[in-house]
Amino acid sequence: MNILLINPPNCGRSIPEERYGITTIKQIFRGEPLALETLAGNLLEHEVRILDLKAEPEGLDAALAGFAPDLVGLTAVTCEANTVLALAGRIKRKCGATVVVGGVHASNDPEFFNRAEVDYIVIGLGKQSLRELANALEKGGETATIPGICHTAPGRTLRWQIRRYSRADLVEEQPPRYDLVAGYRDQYTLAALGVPMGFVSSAFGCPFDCAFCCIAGLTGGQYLSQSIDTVLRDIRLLGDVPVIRLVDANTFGNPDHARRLCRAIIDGGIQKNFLVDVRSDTVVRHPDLLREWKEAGLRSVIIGFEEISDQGLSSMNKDNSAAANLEAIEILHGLGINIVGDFIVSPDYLEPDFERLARYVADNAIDLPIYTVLTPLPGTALHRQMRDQIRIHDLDYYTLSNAVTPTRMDEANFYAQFAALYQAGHKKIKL
Ligand code: B12
Ligand code: SF4
Repeated sequence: MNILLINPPNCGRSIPEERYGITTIKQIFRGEPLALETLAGNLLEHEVRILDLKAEPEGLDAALAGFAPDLVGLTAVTCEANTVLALAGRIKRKCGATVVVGGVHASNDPEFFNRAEVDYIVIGLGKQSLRELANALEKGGETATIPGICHTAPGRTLRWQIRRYSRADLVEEQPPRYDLVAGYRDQYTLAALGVPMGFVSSAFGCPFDCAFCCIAGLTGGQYLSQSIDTVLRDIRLLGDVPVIRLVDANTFGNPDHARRLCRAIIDGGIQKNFLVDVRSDTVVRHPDLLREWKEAGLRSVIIGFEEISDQGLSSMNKDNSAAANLEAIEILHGLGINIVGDFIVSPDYLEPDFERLARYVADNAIDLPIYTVLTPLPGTALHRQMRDQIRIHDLDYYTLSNAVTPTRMDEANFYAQFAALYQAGHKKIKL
């Protein structure tokens, strides 16, 4: 079969821009579509291509005409869901291919894609299930019995067999098809440094259960590490790309494994800069691990601080403390590792809250603060808690930089303060 895997274009809408002319919050995101490269790696029996509409926004018609796909796979985060539905409709009209949707939004809110434009929804890790689906479709076999795959049935409730994810779903012996995006590679740069950046997975899922987070939906709550050899192989496959982002939700979720990986990187003579996601309590419990990783090339860590008070952290079920956040910052500064800090701004914020957060970021010299607005993403515990407060249901606005529930202060002022946070925090960023 000819299989075309599509990364949707940069999308999402911005209330601060549309209502108040604030253009400094909306951002353009680019990076390689590792999910699609990963899926392609296991579609051994088929001809596969990747179309990255973030890198080539006008590429759809030519790709459909030139390749005549039998099967099209689309990936989407929540703010891309409407765009992906529209793309699915266009693809159906143009070439009638079977359309499969997977990824973060499909896994957390599959009902959204229960529409005539979509034939199948893949829930959670898809490397093995997509292969099983493609092979069954080609042979005219049964698809209803493949766990994690759901045939759409518009107007009726979806039914599918739950897939119990395990390391078998990682199919580690088949590497990601980095070669399929070679034509886009020069666009995958780390904007702050202007250097090429490549993505590698070392683990999937997360053992924690923060109320706002949608990661558990991808693995059924499991934390699955890839073997050291797999990670090293994938880093090497990226050739001379100097910066590697380990795109895992929680890279050091298994500290022993992280330590072995670090030593293997050093022993293997791999000379790269690394960016990884780590929890502050892991830094506090294992400062030596961070020290070793610094030696292996760790340049920056992305930490979800989320909130600056214990009360705020526990309301999110973060299972962490404000003291651990401060201690981690001190340790990382001491080691000379840059800190990308994620902070969640509640729609309940008043001016003093904005001031407190700005002061915290400045006082603690967070190298690159990233602010998001607390967003009840479909499928999360937060969504179940806040369902009745949601005023904006159009998923185009679920970019994490819009308040989809009412703001306590006047909305114009809320976004002015939000924009000011960014301005203050981004005067001299380091990454
Ligand atoms: C890398 C990354 C990006 C890259 C994506 C590169 C690309 N595709 O173009 C860039 C930088 C572009 C990006 C952008 C954004 N991102 Co982002 N990103 C990530 C990150 C860190 C890793 C994703 C990844 O590559 N994982 C590795 C792959 C192999 O795993 P995977 O994606 O889960 O794919 C597996 C399954 O999901 C499934 N699958 C996935 N797609 C498909 C498709 C088919 C057909 C099938 C069958 C299966 C399938 O199979 C795959 C293999 O098992 C995740 C966090 C995380 N750790 O997951 C956030 C994350 C996905 N991003 C997120 C967000 C919010 C965004 C942004 C809105 C910006 C922001 N505010 O952070 C923008 C959206 C873009 C836009 N404006 O249009 C959220 C999504 C939340 C949600 N429900 O929407 C996440 C979860 C982080 C978070 N804050 O919680 N992101
Ligand atoms: S926010 Fe981070 S620590 Fe919490 S569940 Fe998500 S990935 Fe895990």
